[in-house]
Amino acid sequence: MSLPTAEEHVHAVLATAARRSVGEKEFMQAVHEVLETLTPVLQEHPEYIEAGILDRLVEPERQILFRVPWVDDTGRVRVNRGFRVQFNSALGPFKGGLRFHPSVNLSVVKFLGFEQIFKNALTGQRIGGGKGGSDFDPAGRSDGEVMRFCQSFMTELVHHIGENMDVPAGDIGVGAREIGYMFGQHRRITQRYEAGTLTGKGVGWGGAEVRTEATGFGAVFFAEEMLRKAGQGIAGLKAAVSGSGNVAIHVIQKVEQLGGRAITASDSSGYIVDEDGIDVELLKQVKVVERARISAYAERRPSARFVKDGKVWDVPVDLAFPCATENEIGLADAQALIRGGVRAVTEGANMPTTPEAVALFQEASVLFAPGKAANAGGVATSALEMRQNAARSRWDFDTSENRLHAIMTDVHDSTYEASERYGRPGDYVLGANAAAFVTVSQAMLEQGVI
Ligand code: NDP
Ligand code: 2IT
Repeated sequence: MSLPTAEEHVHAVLATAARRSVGEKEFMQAVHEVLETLTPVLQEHPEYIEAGILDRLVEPERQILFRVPWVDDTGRVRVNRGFRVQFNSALGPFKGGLRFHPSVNLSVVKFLGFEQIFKNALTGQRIGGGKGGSDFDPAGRSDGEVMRFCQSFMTELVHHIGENMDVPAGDIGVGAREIGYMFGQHRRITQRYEAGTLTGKGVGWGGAEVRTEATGFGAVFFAEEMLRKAGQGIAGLKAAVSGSGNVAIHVIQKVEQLGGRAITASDSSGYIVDEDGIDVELLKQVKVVERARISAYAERRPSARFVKDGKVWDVPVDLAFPCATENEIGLADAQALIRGGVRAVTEGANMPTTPEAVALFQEASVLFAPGKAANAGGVATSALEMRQNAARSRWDFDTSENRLHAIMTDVHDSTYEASERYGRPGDYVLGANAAAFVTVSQAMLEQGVI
C-alpha cells in the first residue's frame, strides 16, 4: 500500500476534521494553524503517516458534556452547561484549565484542549492535554453564587478527574477562589484529600508558590530569551499589555522588574494608558481585590487615562503582550502595531492573534512567540505543583521561580532549534508545532494504536 504524500495527508486529515466539527470555528482555526506547519516534519517521518498519528491527534480521546444546575441569590434555579474535553494522554494524565465565561462552547474548549497537547509537550513535563469549563458568567455574581455553581460543577466533574487521570486548573474566570470551592467539594464527595487532583490551589493548603505568577512571568522570560537571541533586551522598552487578569497583571509586574515599562491594560469595557508605567499594586487592588472595572484605575491615578471600548494596539510600543482572549489582534491591529514600531509580540493568551495577523508580523520581521510556547509557564508550574503534592513537599518562592525560568529557557531553546532544523530559523510558530508534534507522536507510536 503506498502512502499519501505529506501534503495529501494533511489535506485529508483537515477535511475529515472539518466534516466532524461543523460550526466549530475556533477548533478548526487551531487545527489549521498546527497542521499547516507540519508538512516538513511528516516528510521526515513517514511512519507518523502510516500510524495515523494526525488522524488520532485531532480527535479527542473523550468528551464530557453535562448539566450544571444551581440556585441564585434570589432563589431562582439556573442551568449552565459544563464541559471537559480529554484530548490526549500519550505523555501523561490529561492536564489543562477550566474556563468560566459566557462565550464557552464545545468549539472553544476543543481549541484550547488541542493547543494544550502541544503546549504541555513543550514544557518537558509528563502531562497530556485537556480543557474544560462552562458558559457560566461569574461577572456580578456573589461569592455564594459562585460557590454554589462551583459545587454543582464539581459534583459531576469528580467522576472524571484524578491525579493519574485528569488534573484541571484555572483559566479565564477561574482563579484561586473557584479552585478552592471546587477542591472543597471534591474533598467532601470523595472523603479524601487528593491534593494532586487540581492545581492552582491556595499556597496554604497544597498550592505551589509562583503558580499564580507563572504564566505572566513565564511569558516575559520567553520574550527576554527571544530578544536576547536577536541581540536585544527588555530594559528601557515600552510594552502594551491587553487584559487585566491573572496573566496580564504578572506580565506587567515582570516587565517592570526587568527594567521595561508596561503602559497599558484592558478589560472588556476598554483600556487604560499610563505613560508613567502601570502601578501594578494599584492594578491588583482594582482588579483582584475589588473586582472593579479597569476605569477605576484611571480615576485614582493622574498619569493614566481610560479609553472606552478601544484596543491597546493603537498605542505605539516596542513590545506587545496580548493577555486577554482569542483573536484579539486582527489584521488592522497588527498593522497599527507595526506602524507604531513593535519589535516583538508575545502571546500570553491562547490564540490571541489571527492567522492573517501572524503572517503579517512574520513578513514584517517582527519577533513572534506563539502562546503554546510563550504561555507554557503556567501549566509547567502546575506540573511542579503536582510533583510537590506527590512528594508532600513544598518549595520556596525563589526555588520555584528559578525552576520556571529554567523551563522557559528550555522551551525557547527547543522551539528555536526546531525552527532551524526545519529550515526557518526564528519562526517560532513552526518551531513550537514541530518540536511538540515530534514529542507527542513518538509517544503515540511507541504505545500502539489506542
Ligand atoms: P482572567 O479571567 O484572570 O482575566 C481575563 C482578562 O481578559 C480580563 O481582563 C477579561 O476582562 C479579559 N477578557 C476575557 N475575555 C474577554 C473577551 N471576550 N473580550 C474582552 N476581554 C476579555 O484570565 P487569565 O488571565 O487567566 O487568562 C487570560 C488568557 O491567558 C486566556 O487566553 C487564557 O486561556 C490564557 N492562559 C491562562 C493561563 C493561566 O494560568 N491562567 C495559562 C495560559 C494561558 P473582563 O474581566 O472584562 O472579562
Ligand atoms: O492555558 C493554560 O495553559 C492554562 N490555563 C493553565 C492550565 C494548567 O493546567 O495549569
